[in-house]
Amino acid sequence: MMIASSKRRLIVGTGVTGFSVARYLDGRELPFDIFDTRINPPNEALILALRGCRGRIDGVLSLELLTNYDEVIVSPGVDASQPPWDAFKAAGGVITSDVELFLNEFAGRVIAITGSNGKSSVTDMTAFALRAMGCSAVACGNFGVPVLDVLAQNVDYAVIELSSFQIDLLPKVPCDVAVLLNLSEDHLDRYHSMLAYHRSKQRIFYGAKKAVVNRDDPLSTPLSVPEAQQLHFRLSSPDLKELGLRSLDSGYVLADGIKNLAMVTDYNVYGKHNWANLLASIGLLKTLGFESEPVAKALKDYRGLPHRTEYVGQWRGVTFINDSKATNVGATLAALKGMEADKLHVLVGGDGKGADFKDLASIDAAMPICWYAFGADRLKLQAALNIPEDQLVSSLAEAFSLAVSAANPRDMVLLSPACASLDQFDNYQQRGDAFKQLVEELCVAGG
Ligand code: UMA
Ligand code: ADP
Repeated sequence: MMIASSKRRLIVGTGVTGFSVARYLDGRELPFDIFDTRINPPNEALILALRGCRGRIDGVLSLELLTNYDEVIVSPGVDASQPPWDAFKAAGGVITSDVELFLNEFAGRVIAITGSNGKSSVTDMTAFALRAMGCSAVACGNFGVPVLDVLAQNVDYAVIELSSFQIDLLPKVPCDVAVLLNLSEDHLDRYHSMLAYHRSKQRIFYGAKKAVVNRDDPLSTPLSVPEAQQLHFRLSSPDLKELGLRSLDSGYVLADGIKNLAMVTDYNVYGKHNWANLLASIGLLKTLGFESEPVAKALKDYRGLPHRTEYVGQWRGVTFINDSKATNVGATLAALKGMEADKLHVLVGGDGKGADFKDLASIDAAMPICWYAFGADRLKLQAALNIPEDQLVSSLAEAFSLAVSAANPRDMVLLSPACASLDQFDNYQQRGDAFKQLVEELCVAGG
């Protein structure tokens, strides 16, 4: 594709995405300006050092500023539905994104994955299965690897995790297959209603040739892909053309129609939500022409991502699980449903992003749950979950110490915060690492 070099381009946001866009344009000798509202924009010096970068634009992001440009490449953390973006678009201004630039150029096959929870897990396991079967594949997108960095790798398959923020910036999502894994409350600070959030997620299907559909979540059904191009999965006995879960005397087995593929105990990922993820992954590759048996076989070697219901260790018979990536209520509910212990000591807290925590209170868990709340939204959590005053603390370390004091052998201490980490940590990884460090210190000190 020819890219005009005379265009005036502005990159908005200098984070992981903006930096990758800057490298992409620079590599094609296309000049650009940068803009970021943060006081200390990340990567600024690195971007300014690129030959293609003409400079940083200061001031307020106004319609006047935007109309100086022929093309504005926007990062996903920027909400381009707000003023002055709406006026810019109405005046014929062109907004694009790293993912749109990528999709216009990438010659391989594209698998697009969204959902409130499980995106990274399904993205990672799908790319893993492809590689295990001898194909070249990269997991990218919201996953943390910016898509434009994948162009140079010349892979056959791009497995792209798409956040709703990234989808919002795409007029269409031209891909070979798309899935909306599930939908539960998240990002309501940006969308303000579940309807608006759902509408955003549904747009992953605009332009998809095929779709994989979670029959257990009606909101995941595409409004724009014909039924004949859909492949369904469910966590119950499948019909002839579906993927599902069959209950045998020996336990649960993943199934493709009448074929039994593998026992769930053959896999190294835990909890029913992960069985759904395995089925989604098998489904995605089946729509691309792979037989389900070799995919199911390849996935047996997949070991899961850190910070997602990750086993950390045991101390005096108490099991410690790190689920720091549970940044919304849906993820924490999935973890609570999947765990086995005499009693669960659950550490919750952080920035709830406007969520209502009442669903946590009504969970029908198989064992007693003792909650400990920390961080910015601890009072909201206390109100929703009726948490006693002495289990309400400021920090993760304090919550951990209370839980350890109360836990007995065969109990579990689970960090599954139902909140974002940004009030007290740089990211969920740092929060999970802090939890793992606390477990390590406990084991060293306590023997
Ligand atoms: N920001 C400003 N002013 C600006 C530009 C950005 O304040 O001018 C703020 C944003 O509001 C946001 C932060 O800076 O709080 C980062 O925004 P960004 O768009 O620069 O983000 P990147 O560093 O480019 O990272 C993005 C994704 N982040 C977001 O969408 C917020 C990363 O997903 C993704 O891995 C990366 O692109 C590569 O594709 C992270 C994420 O938290 C992991 N995603 C959210 C989620 O999973 O829930 C959507
Ligand atoms: P995402 O990329 O959508 O945030 P991850 O795979 O990183 O998803 O997992 C985030 C959280 O959601 C973790 O706590 C994980 O245990 C949980 N989770 C993973 N898959 C599912 C699922 N299918 N349904 C509900 N929760 C899930």
